[in-house]
Amino acid sequence: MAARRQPVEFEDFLPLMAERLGEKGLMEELCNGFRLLMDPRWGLITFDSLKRNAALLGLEALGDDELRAMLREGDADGDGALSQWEFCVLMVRLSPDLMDAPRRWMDDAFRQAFGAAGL
Ligand SMILES: [Ca+2]
Repeated sequence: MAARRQPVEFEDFLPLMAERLGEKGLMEELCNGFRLLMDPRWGLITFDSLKRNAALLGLEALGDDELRAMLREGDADGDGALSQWEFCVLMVRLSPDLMDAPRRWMDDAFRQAFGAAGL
């Protein structure tokens, strides 16, 4: 069988996790994902720490170029590494199907808060 190498779509990753974990678990899992991928010396995801730990998140199929692209894509402040905030924003941004989920969680939270206060 010819091993035709498919480019990995980052966004395939989140809906799968959302299905497994549910919406609430997903945000927690994103932060856990950050801790798995980060370099503990810096508290940041660097290219090296990403490459070393990618398999933990099922991302081992990503090549160096794709890992670099992922870092570049998420690096909002240009320091060459991903902070926890940059990582979570990146994961949500890369998953267009889930873009309305955070809004829905907010709505539910507001409804619960106001409902509980009898407003
Ligand atoms: Ca950064």
